[in-house]
Amino acid sequence: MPEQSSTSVLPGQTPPVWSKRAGAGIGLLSTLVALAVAELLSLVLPGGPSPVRAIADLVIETTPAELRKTLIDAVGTADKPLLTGGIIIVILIVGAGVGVRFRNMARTSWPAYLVLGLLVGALTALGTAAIVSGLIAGLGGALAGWATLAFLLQTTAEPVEIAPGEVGIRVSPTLDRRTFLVSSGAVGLLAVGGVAVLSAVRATSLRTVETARAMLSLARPASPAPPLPPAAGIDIAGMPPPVTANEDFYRIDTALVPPAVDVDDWSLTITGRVGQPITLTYSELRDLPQIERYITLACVSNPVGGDLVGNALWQGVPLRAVLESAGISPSAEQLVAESVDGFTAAFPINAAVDDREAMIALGMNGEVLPISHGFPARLVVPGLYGYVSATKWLSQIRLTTFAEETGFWIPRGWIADGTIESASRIDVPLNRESLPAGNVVVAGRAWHQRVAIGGVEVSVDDGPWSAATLAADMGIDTWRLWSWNWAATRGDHTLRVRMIDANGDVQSPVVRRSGPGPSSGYQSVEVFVD
Ligand SMILES: Nc1nc2c(c(=O)[nH]1)N[C@H]1C(S)=C(S)[C@@H](COP(=O)(O)O)O[C@H]1N2
Ligand SMILES: [Mo]
Repeated sequence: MPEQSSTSVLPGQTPPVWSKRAGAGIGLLSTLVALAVAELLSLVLPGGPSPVRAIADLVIETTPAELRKTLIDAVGTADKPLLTGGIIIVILIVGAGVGVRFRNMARTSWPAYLVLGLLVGALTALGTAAIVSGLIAGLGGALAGWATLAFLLQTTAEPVEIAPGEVGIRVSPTLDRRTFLVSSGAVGLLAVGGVAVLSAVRATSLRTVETARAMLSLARPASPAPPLPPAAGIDIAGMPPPVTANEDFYRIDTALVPPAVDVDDWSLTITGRVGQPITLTYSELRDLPQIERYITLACVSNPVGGDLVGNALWQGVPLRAVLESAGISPSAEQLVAESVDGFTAAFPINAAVDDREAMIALGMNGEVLPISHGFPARLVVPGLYGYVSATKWLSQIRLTTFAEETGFWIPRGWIADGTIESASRIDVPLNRESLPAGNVVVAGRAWHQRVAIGGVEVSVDDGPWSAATLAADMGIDTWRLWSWNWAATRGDHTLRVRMIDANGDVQSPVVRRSGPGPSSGYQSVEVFVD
């Protein structure tokens, strides 16, 4: 009989040592370590997408609205903790399964961890800008999980003589019982403790910033906004106010959790094609002369009739003044504004220095800039969509050429020219609303920042266009509210709106979804009159 030696033993062929229970337990523990490491990495990586939270957001987003409503009705405010808990439990169960499957060949379990790590990383990256961070967190966690499993379940194979002249293989745990138990306990405690400390840190840092923010106040603007005309609003039910409250202002960004910026550590650097780079602290910035303006901000991905638009009273330091103090080099073509979490927006330098008064905003509607809208500072550039201009949590401004750099969304398929186009919408009545016949007020908003509104027109059932009444003008960089009195007759009707800007140009009727540029076409609202 040929002699067998220990070197001929392949890992997958070693005789079993570990029970299913041990495999499940250690698999679960290793996955707990993987999760803790992934969460820890996400805390220190740019963008900081917490994997569990990112997956929870994804589940929320992809759950049909009806089902979501039913579930929330059933569990109330416990929905988030239940969901997060559920996700963790599912991941741990999968991990226990990996432990059972690979218990007697733990070192070869790496492909399973690789797949899990990639999956968690991809889910984390999905829908966020932090693609690289998400993947690093997922894979880093997977590596830690695999190493834990391989370490705790390691085995030693040695040749033993089972009969005279006959050599067999004896496989036994490498760690003695005591080391194994102590290591498992320590690893488990570290993982659970780490996650607990981590979530406390996360919650505390946002609370700390909120407290610090609450202690700040806005400087008195050197150039206040003209008073809001009393007739800027339209006082009917369902019509939004002319100035959007901070709580109601749309929020769009790539951050799952808004960056918590400590103002004492924060500064803004102006660099690139400038005479002399400069760095401003929060208080230095706050001490510069400020302006206050009503400006309507809009998102390029707003669908026709969508709500990704808001009008606020912004206060801040004129961008031109800050750039001029650094000295604008004649070769500068573009301004790139980067945030603390690595987002960038870029636009032609002209828009930063011309008479539109682009600003580094520190205040919103008389309040210190809210965290979710960019505290401590953001850009607000009238006439440009947010994705090319309105960097929140601002950290650096670079003057560049167009060839040197592009903003975050440009390589992702959006056009570099983010000039806001004409848009109009109907707020009242709602689509598919039932109305009594007779006098019905149709009302909404229209905007074309930098150009202003010349008129708004409404058409019923593709009939002739009738002029709506415009509410008072708040300036060329804000939306304008409008209303139209309709003598509604019985039956189903379609209302359509379009605007004509101050140049006399009619809003484009071409139906187009947003991406790579803004959406276009006229919003139509279907109503049932009886
Ligand atoms: N740091 C950062 N700033 C950002 C973004 C972002 O993803 N990250 N998104 C931009 C986009 S696409 C828009 S439309 C506006 C939205 O500003 P708001 O959330 O205050 O309404 O912010 C811009 N500034
Ligand atoms: Mo946007």
